[in-house]
Order: sequence, then C-alpha cells, then structure tokens
Amino acid sequence: MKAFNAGDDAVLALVDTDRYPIDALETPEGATLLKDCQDSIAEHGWCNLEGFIRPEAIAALREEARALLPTAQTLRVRRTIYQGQVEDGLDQDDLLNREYTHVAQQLADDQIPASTCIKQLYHSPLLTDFVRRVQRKEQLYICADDFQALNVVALNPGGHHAWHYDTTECTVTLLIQSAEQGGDFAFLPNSRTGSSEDKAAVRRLLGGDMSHAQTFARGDGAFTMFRGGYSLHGVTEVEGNRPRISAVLTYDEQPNRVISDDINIRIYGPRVEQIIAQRNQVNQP
Ligand SMILES: O=C(O)CCC(=O)C(=O)O
Ligand SMILES: [Fe+2]
Repeated sequence: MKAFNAGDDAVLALVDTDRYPIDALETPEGATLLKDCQDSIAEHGWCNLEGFIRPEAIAALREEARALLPTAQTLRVRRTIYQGQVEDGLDQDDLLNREYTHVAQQLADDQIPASTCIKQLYHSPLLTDFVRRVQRKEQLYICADDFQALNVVALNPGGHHAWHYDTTECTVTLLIQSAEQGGDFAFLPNSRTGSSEDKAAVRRLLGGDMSHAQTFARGDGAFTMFRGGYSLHGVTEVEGNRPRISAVLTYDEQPNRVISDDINIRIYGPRVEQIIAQRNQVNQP
C-alpha cells in the first residue's frame, strides 16, 4: 500500500487514484471520471468502478473482513420486496405480497472498529464528496445510525440475497470477496418510479423468470453505485467454497439520519434489541 500518514484521507491509501482520481475532481481527468459516472447513473441506473480499490489494499480489506466475520451474527430477516411485513387483507397468493427470507452473516456498523480500513474508507470526506457529486446531490452525509451506517455482509455458499428494493434511493457497495461462482448482483432496471411499478415484470422475476434481469461482472474491489430504490435487485445463489463478502455503505441527504428502533431490531435481532433496551433504561428519567 502507499505510505499512509495519520491525518491523510483513507482514500489516498486504499483507492486506485491513478485510475480513479476522486481526490482531484477539478483536473481534466477527474472531471471526465465524474461525468462518466453521472452519465452511467442517468443512463443505466448504476455505475460500476472495477478495481476501485488497489489490489494490495483489497487483500488487506479481505483479511480484515475474514477476521471480524466470526463475531457477526447470522441474520435471518423475513421481509417483503418493499422491506416491510405482509399486510393483513392482501392476497397472499400474489408474489408481490409475500415475505422472503434474507439470511446472511452480517456485521453491523457498531461491530466494525473505527481503526479498520473499511471504516476509514467509509468515513473519508473525499469518498462522500465523490458519491455526492455522482448522485448530483446538494448535500450528502454518511448515515448516523449506530447499526445501519456501514455493514459487511457475507453470503455463504448456498445463500443468496432475496429480491428487494432498498429504502434509500441510491445504494453504494464495495465487493470485498467475490464468490467462486454465482453470487451475481442482478436487477430489473427501473422496475418502479416514485409513483408506479411494473408489477407484471416484477411478478415474472419473483416467479423465477430471469430473462429480463440484468447483471454486470464485478471483481474484488469493485465499487458500485446503484439506484436500488427503483430497481428490484438481489444476489443470485453463491456457489463454490468461499463466501461472497460485500460492504454496504449508506448515505443520506440529512446530516444526522438514524433508523427507528423497531426496524433495527427487526433486522439485527436480539443483540441490538438488548443494546436498545439498555440504552432506553439509562435514558429513563
Ligand atoms: O451485496 C450486494 O452486492 C448487494 C446488497 C444489497 O442489495 C443491499 O444490501 O441492499
Ligand atoms: Fe439492496
């Protein structure tokens, strides 16, 4: 890795800034990168930067994730594609109304030490500003939630990420370790807007017809920005012998965004329920 001095932005040590000059967006090369990313989001709804992390740095990120993952819970979350629970009175035969199970070994933000490379990357002002400009936002902040802000997600062989929409408009992920086979990030482009949804297409996909789903190749160190709030997406079954590991970086237009206790308990289970209960006890008058 490049020599890294305390006080330097983590981006300088981890990101391949020769290829992706996100620390110099005002230079002609930087401006071209930014425009290419903005155009890709506008045209396709996603932007994928292969080899965003330097090869020697991705090895360090992989080791770090492997060392921490044994401390992660295996989460088992039942949710609809809209990330809610089934509502009474809806037709349960309709694939749109069903709950699907998401199973993953997942480190929540509070389980990822501040000293780790991945946390330093997430906290990098240079990276946040790059993501903000790609998304053409006036303001963008890292999420302030103790659990949801940065997550490291491992899908073990045989596992997959069930189809869903994200609750934020744009999701940012970093692939730390690809699967040997399978484990493809797949999506139905622009399957909904703010006001309508192509329900026929969504039902087809939920029923197993992948013919309209798109995917793109991603190697270790790929940095992906994706309008996951508008395109139904998931990860196909992981095959082979190693887990697929990705980091999910959450950003928000509001500076101090936290997620409700109910939602965090539903996602992260008894460990977080206990932390929240203790916190509420301390805060009681
Ligand atoms: O792991 C990935 O590539 C995607 C994860 C995802 O869709 C999510 O966390 O919402
Ligand atoms: Fe997602």
